[in-house]
Amino acid sequence: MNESLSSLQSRLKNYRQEHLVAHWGNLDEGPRANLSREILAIDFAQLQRLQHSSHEDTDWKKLAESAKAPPAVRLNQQTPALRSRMRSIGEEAIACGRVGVILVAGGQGTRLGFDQPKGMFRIGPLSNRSLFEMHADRLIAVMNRYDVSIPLYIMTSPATDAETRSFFDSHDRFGLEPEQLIIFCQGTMPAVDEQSGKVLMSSPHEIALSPDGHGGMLQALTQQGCLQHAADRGIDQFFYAQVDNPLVPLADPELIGHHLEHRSQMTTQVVRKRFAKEKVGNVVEIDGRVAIIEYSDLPDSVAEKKDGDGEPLLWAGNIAVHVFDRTFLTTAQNNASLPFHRARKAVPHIDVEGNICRPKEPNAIKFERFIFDLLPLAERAIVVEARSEEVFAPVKNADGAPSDTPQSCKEALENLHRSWLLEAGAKIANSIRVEINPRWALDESQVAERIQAGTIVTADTYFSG
Ligand code: UD2
Repeated sequence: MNESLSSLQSRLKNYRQEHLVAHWGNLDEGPRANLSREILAIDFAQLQRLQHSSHEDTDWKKLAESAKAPPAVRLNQQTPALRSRMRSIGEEAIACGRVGVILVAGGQGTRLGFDQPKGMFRIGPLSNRSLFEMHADRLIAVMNRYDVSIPLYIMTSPATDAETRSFFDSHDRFGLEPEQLIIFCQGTMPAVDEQSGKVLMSSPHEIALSPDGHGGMLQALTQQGCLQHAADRGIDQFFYAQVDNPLVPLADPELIGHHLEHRSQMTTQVVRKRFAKEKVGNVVEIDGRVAIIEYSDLPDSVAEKKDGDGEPLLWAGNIAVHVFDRTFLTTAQNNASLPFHRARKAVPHIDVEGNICRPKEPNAIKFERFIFDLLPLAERAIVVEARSEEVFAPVKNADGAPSDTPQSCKEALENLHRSWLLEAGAKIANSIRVEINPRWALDESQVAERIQAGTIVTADTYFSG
C-alpha cells in the first residue's frame, strides 16, 4: 500500500527526517512505492536512541583492562583419547540429524574488490571452485559419511540475495537437495550523516541501506522461520561459519563433541593469534563470561600483556566459527536484541539537489550487530583451540595486501592437502600442486584410505572423485 505523502511527512517530522520525501514530487508511482516501503521499514525511534547512546558508551579500555584469557581446551590438552571421545560424541549427534549449518554470506566484498557476492568468488587452487561450491562439497561429504541430511542455512543480505539464489539455481545447488538449502535474507540499517544524524539517501527514491551485521542473523533466522524449520527437523545444534573461510571444517564432529560434552550454549573455535594486534577478535573472559573484544577496540597496552609464562595473555583469536544450541538462540532473541556497533564509513549519497556525492573520507555512521555479542548471554560457553593452518584461511583482501588474500588462502589450502597426502605416504615433488575435494577425502584419515603409501604424484593433481 502506498502510504500517502502527508502521512509520511507527519511520521518523518517527528524525527526531523522530512528531507527523505523532498524529491517526492518528481517521482513516478513505482519509485514512490519503493521509497514509502523503505521509510516505513525504518525504526526512527531506535535510530534516534542509537544516535545518542552509541556503542562508544561501552568503555572498552576499562573492559579490556579486566579481560583475562578465556577458559579453553588448549591444543596441548587435546590428547588422542580426548579427541577420539569428542569426535564420537559429535559424530553421534550428526548421524542423528541434530546438527544444522549456518553460513553467513551477506557482507559486501568491498575489500576484495569483487563486486559479486563473496561466496561466488573462485578460490579453488586447481579446481577454480567458488567459496559456495567448496562449502557445499564439504557438507555433502559429511552427509555422505554419516548418511544423514544436514540443512545448510545461508544468510544473504539485500546486496547479495538475488545473485546468490541464481548462482545456486544455475549450478543445481552444487549437488545439495532443494530441502537441504535454505537461503534467508538479513535485515538492513540506514546510514546516517555523522554530523546531522540525517538518514542518507542513495538516490531520490532510495535510502542508503546497509546489511545490519552478521549479528542480524539472530533476528533473520527467527523472523524467516528458520529456527522453527530447524526445530521441526529435530535440529538442536547449529555449526556457524563465515563464507569467506574455505578451510573451515563445516560440521566438525570434534568441535560439536566438545560443545555437547560441556552442555555449552555457544562454543567458539579459536586459533592462537599470530601477533598481539592481529586483525581478529580477541576471545577473552570478563566477569566470568566469555566475550570477544574486536581488535579495533583493544588498547595496545592490553594487547601486549603477557601471562606468568611470558606468553601473550590474550592469545585466543576469534575465527568466527561457533556452535550454537538452538534453544539458546531462541531465548536470546526473545529476551534481548543484540547491541548495535557504530562504524564511521564513507557512504555515497545524494545532496539536497539530488546530485550524487562520493566522499573520500568517512561522512556517515553505519550500524551493525555482531553475532559474538551473544557470548556474554551464555551461562555456559566454551572455547576450543585449533591449529590455524588446519581451519583458518579467510579471503578478505585483494592480492597484494599483507594478509587474508586469495593467494594466501590458496597456499593454505594446498599446504594442508599436501600435508595429508604426504602423511598418507604419497611422494610429491615441491613443484607439484595438489587440491583435494572433500567428496574424495574429507580429512587426513580418509586420504590414507584413498591413496596407497608410496604413490608418486607426478603432476599437478585435483583429487576430486
Ligand atoms: C570478522 C570478525 C573478526 C574475525 C574475522 C575472522 C567481526 C566484527 N570481526 O572480521 O573478529 O573473527 O572475521 O575472519 O565480526 N557478514 C554478513 N552480514 C553482515 C556483515 C558481515 O553476513 O551484515 C558476513 C560476511 O559475509 C563475512 C563475515 O560476516 O562472511 C565477516 O564479515 P566482516 O567482513 O564484517 O568481518 P571481518 O572479516 O572484518
